[in-house]
Amino acid sequence: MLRELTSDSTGHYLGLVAGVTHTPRPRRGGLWLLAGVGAGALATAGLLAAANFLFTATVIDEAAGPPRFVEETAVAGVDHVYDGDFEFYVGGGVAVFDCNDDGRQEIFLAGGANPSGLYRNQSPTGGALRFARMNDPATDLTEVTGAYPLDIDGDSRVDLSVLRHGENAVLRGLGDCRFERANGTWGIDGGDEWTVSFSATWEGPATMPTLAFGNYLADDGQLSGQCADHRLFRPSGTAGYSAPAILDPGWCTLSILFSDWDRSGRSDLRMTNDRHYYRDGEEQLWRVEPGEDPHLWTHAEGWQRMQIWGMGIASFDLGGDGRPEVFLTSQGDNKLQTLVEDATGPEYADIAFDRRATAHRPFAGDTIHPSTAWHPEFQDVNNDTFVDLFVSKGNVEAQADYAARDPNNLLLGQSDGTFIEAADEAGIISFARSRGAALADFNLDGMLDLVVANRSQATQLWRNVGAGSSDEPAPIGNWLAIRLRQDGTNVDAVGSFVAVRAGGRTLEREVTVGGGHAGGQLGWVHFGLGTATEAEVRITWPDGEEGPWVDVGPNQFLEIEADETRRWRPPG
Ligand SMILES: [Ca+2]
Ligand SMILES: [Ca+2]
Ligand SMILES: [Ca+2]
Ligand SMILES: [Ca+2]
Repeated sequence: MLRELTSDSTGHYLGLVAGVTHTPRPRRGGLWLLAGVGAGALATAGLLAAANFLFTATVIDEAAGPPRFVEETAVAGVDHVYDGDFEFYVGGGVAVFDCNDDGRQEIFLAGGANPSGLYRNQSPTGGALRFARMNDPATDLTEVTGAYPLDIDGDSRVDLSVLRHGENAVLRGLGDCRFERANGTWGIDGGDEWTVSFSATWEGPATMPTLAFGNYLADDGQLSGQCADHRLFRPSGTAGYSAPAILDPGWCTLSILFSDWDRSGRSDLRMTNDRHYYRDGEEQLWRVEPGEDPHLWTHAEGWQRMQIWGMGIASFDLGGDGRPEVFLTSQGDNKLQTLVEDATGPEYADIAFDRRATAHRPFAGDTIHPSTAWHPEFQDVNNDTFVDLFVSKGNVEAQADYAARDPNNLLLGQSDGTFIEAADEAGIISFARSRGAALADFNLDGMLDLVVANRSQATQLWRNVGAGSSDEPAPIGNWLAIRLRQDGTNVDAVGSFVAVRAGGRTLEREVTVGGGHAGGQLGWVHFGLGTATEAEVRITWPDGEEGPWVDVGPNQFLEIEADETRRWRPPG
């Protein structure tokens, strides 16, 4: 399914010209009420559809060049190394979230044998990246492989699921970037496994999320290469959890992701598994139906046997049909999967080769050996509406059959659906053994910045300055950043789909917790708008309710709650 939903042959597209005037009214704390447009927009849409109204709009059919990234590792205040023996060859996750409610995203970094670290974001708006280390025994933990942010108890303070070689810790957010251990409070047994992957979903009207911890090798005292099974915690009552369900067999999982892959309203749990150790395993998709025991999708139902050295998962709807494509990192060639058209089950076809996204060998350096890829992430780094793909790379440790110098990829999305390499031009070449990473707008200027954790070497940070310089950043295209809120306990509306129409294209991203390699983000969802100066946003909420298309202007931070769209302004 490769078609792009761009324009019809006349260069027009059916648009929604909601006759809604967005008169900003002051609202508490610098928030501005933009519109309460629900019924009005729907009525307008009906009218327009009846009239078969067409209007000319910017149709974006050309991708932009690479943005320029300026490395600020030495001055950003992050001095952190992921390190340790064999059990920390994998992991090295980066978590990104806002724990003091100022809209700026903090960074939590796994440390392996070193303590993990929480770095508070103090970057001036539009300025250089600047972080300050929070020294706190609650977040300075050893044996950490990765972490994922989510609000487990729905109190609007972000919590952290911290993965360890040993007992996993769940940390309850207290505000102001302080945390406390909450395993006991919530009844979550952290176990003693080697955990590198995590994902969460709210099943139906559940008051707390279902938490999945994916484990790697079993510790049988001699590391014989047996894979551990996994733990699935479902809420028990309203205050916590009881004993977990066991997901068995485990095949040495390094990344897991709850996703509504077929838009059925149900989120299933995908697992990517490291073939290096297993005898007869494969990639897995657990069907997770509320109230039922999870079970694996079978080959008879369309799931195909695939064996890779799975390290990370990224998903994004590349085809504009609302169903996310899935990128899986591995050693050698990486996979890009799309649901087969008219599939009745999870039947995927690999399109990595067609899209030039295999990224199987270093694009720079002097080796012919294949790559080792870890953290994948779809983001639009040059704000041109064509989503891009970052892939972190690095040798496991000293595997002679794989590239020793293995630079990270920045694959820029093109108008024909292919990707081209731009890491060199963008200025982010690094030959460190990279692991976890995140692309996030740390200085709130609308351009996504980059943090990359490296095994045994310093974590690196780059500021995206677009077409400009560090003194004078210059955006390449327009953009939107969107944050969701809803009543109840799933306050961040995990499981929603955020759709943006701009420049004749429809972009849609699922709000998920999980995937990547050992780390993820919670907060602003970023979209490039290219040269489009108007856009429409529609939220499909976790309960399946589809909101209206809402007209919005470019270059804004928006908070959307039910049918209210509020503008948020960064400080400074
Ligand atoms: Ca913050
Ligand atoms: Ca919380
Ligand atoms: Ca792009
Ligand atoms: Ca930025």
